[in-house]
Parts: sequence; structure tokens; C-alpha cells
Amino acid sequence: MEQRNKYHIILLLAALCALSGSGVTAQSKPNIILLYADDLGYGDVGCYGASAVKTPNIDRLASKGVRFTDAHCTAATCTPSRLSLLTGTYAFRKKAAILPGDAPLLIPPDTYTLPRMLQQAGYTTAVIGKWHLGLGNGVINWNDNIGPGPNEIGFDYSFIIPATTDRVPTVFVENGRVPDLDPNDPIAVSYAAMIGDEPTGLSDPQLLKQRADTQHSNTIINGISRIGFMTGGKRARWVDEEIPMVLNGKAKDFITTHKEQPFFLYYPFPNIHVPRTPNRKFAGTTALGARGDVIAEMDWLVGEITQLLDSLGIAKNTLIVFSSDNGPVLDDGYEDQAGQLNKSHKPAGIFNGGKYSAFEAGTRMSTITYWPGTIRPGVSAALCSQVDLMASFAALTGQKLPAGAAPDSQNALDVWLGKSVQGRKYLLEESYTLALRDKRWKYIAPQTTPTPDWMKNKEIATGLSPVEQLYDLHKDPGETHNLAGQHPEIIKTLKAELKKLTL
Ligand code: NG6
Ligand code: CA
Repeated sequence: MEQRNKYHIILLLAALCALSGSGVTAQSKPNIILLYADDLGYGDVGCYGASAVKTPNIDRLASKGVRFTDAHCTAATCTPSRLSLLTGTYAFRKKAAILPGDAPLLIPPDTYTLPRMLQQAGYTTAVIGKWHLGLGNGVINWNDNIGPGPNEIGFDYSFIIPATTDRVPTVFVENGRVPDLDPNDPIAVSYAAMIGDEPTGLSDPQLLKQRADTQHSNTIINGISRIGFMTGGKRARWVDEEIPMVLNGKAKDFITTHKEQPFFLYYPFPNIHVPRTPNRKFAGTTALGARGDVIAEMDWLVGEITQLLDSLGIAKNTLIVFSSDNGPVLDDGYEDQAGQLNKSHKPAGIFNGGKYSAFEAGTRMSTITYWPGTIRPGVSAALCSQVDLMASFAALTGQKLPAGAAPDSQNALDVWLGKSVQGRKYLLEESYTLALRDKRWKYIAPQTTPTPDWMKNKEIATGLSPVEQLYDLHKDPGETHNLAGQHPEIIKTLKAELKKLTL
């Protein structure tokens, strides 16, 4: 009798293991939350050196988790970095660049994506926040089903800002539909020619909360002129200052509803991209003007999530990764005084460049992992890339990547969890050229893609050059002395590695 009981218990255990896949038990599959800032600089938060803006919630994650000092997004702009994050693929392979607001979906629906992989691991998946990876097949009808989109590439739930808050249409899309749309007031969008008769930044600048450059001077919505023209959808339009509150509500609902099961929440904040329109709770709370205020606002969003996890009792079963999609920029088209008020604040920390740049600040991101009870607090100087999150999460959740999936993603789970400092040997940085890093050296290839004209009159250290560049980051983290002429052997090695990647 005893023998038979034992046999049943063994069978039961075997069945449980099989159910949860690859021998990983359901208990060991933590929830995963990816808090993803937009245009946040390496030096923009307290734990990375900022003092003009306080970020107690992000600092708390860092003090109880791992704070990375050499972690990177893949590219110096949004769409390419997000593509890599969600597919484990470098952006140059897909010729990804900043997308217009009406661009088709960049990730084909049959792609084995990060969220799809987690779905297969038993996770409920959601994206709440900025998308900017295109929607639809080429022609979007904003008044009907808008797909394919996030739901077709692995997200069970989506509540998104379609592109950026400076682009039309200024409406959310929830599971492929614009919520609260009045059918008698349909949305039309044009990026080519003016449509409708609503005021624009050029025709009626007196209506603006912030003046803008020509590219951002199309239809005025909520006192902000945008990139692109839009008519209709008045009831459904967002109020910029309320966006963080709306997203916060959606994110909290999702977490609360799914607290009993493993979930993956990809939470790309609109902060701190332009237009910088802080909620009244944060407006005027920092010395940096709107740019600082939206950092403080984002920090509050982070605190809302960690407090909720604590109150639901699931913090110990939740891995949080905090990072950003590209480096900082002061003037990105709107006159919000970010430059004038910046004073001694260093958005890029000790690094050179920022958004759009081939220099370090283009892709070196403030990056934190936090998982109380599992991750031991520390600081890691490991060289790591967001492109590796996919293979790392596969390892975490017991998934095997199918052949050809996530071709650039390497399993760095132990690095993310702070158990190893053995980071990447080589790391790619994409901008308007390619650059290759090892722990010490950085090779920047001559510029390959022309920069847009509007960039020329902005104060942006692009790091681009018609000639080869080589920097010794140990001695010169600010990339000021081009040593290309002095170390032909190092250039040769890094160029050969770069060539292997791009063949
Ligand atoms: C640029 C916009 C900039 C920003 C960027 C995308 C102009 C002059 N500038 O084209 O304001 O929207 O695209 O930013 O149009 S990102 O973070 O999504 O990559
Ligand atoms: Ca960005």
C-alpha cells in the first residue's frame, strides 16, 4: 500500500513538471515587468548622479537590485531599440529607423517575439504605453480594427500610444481599437498634406503652450502642435498631462487582475520624450523645468508599480527591469526651456553625445534589475545589451528558442541577476552608423546613413564622421581623443568582428 502511494506521488510530480515545461515549476516563473523610459539619459536619475531632480523610487530599485554601469539599448533612437528588445534582432537587419505615425507594423506577425515566447511559457502578456513599431498592413483605418499590431505579435492585452506623443493621431489604441471614438466624428490622419481646418502651429502660434520647430508645427491638439495633420476623433483624443495617470490605471489593473498567474508587463513610458507636459502634480516641482518634472513624474510611476507589488504580496515573485530606449536630448523640437534650465545637470553623465548619437550616451542607459529575495544588491560593470533580454528570459522561463529566432540575443541571465559580471565580449551600437565595443575600446565606423536636415541646427554631438574613430573608454570615457591612427591592430580586430555581424 505504502509502495503504491509513493508511486502515485512520483507520477504526480512528473505530471506537474511536464505541465510547467522543461522542468521549470510554475512557482519559479516570476512575473516580469519591463519599465522602459523614453529618451532618459544615463545621468538623469539620482542613482546615476542627478541631484537637480529627485528619483527616490528608481533609486530604491537600484539600492535593492543591480545597477548597471555599462548596459545598452541597441540603438540611439526609439524604433530600432524597441525592435531589438522585442525580437532579439539588431535593427540594421530590418533596416529599422524612426517610424512615421502611420507606418505599417515593422514586426511581421509570424515572428517569434519576446512576448510570444513568454505566452508559450504560460505568461499573460501586456503592453501598456508607447508603441512606435508601426501598425497595420500599409493603410490604417483608425475608425476600424487597427491591425496587425501588438496583439498579433504576442501581447494578450495592449493599450498603446501608437507612435510618439508628438505625432498624430493623438489617441490611444486598446486591443486594436481607438477607445471612446465617436462614430460620427471619424479620425483622418495625413503626414503628407494639410487636412481639415484645425489650427496649426504655423497658422496660430498664439494657441500654443510651447512653440515648436517647423516639423512639429502641424495640427494643434491640446495646445501642442504635432508632427502630422489630424481631423476628427475629438472625444477620443488624449490630454497629454493626463497620459501618465491613464497608463498608471491600466498597468495597475493588469497587474492586479493577473496577480495569481505569471504575467509579463511591457510598460514603455511616454516620459521623458517631447512634448514634455507634466501633470499638475509634478509641474514646477524640479529646478529643471518640464524636462525635470517629467522625470519626477516617471519616478512616481515606478513607485506606483513597486508599491502595488508590495501590497499584493507578489514583489518577491516579480523581476523588474528598468531601462530606456535611447539617450538624452534637450532640444527635440519644442521650446520647453530644457536647455536654458539644465545648468549643471548632466543628462548623459560623464559620457558624450545622447539621442541620435554614435557616442556612448546614445545607447548607454541607466539600467536596473530588481527582484527582492533573488537578486543581491550590487553594482555591475558588465557589458550588456537589451538585445540579450530575450534569450535571457528564455533561460529564466525554461523556453528553448526555435532555430532562427532572436538571432542576436545571447543568454546573459546570470549577468542580469547579478550572479556574474561576465558580460558580452563585443557589443553593437547603432545610430547613423555602426559602432562596436569591447570592454575597453570602441570603434565607430564612418557614417553610413545621412542624418536628417533638421538635426543640423540642433546642438547634438552626433559622433558621426566620414573617417574611422577609435576610443579608449577606460582612459577617455567622454570619447574626445580619436586614436584610430595609433592602434591599427585594435581597429583590425573590431572591424573584423563588425564584419562578421553584418555579413
Ligand atoms: C524625430 C523628431 C523628434 C522625435 C524623434 C523620435 C523631428 C524634427 N524630430 O524625427 O521630435 O519625435 O523623431 O524620437 O521631426 S524617438 O525617441 O521615438 O526615436
Ligand atoms: Ca526614444
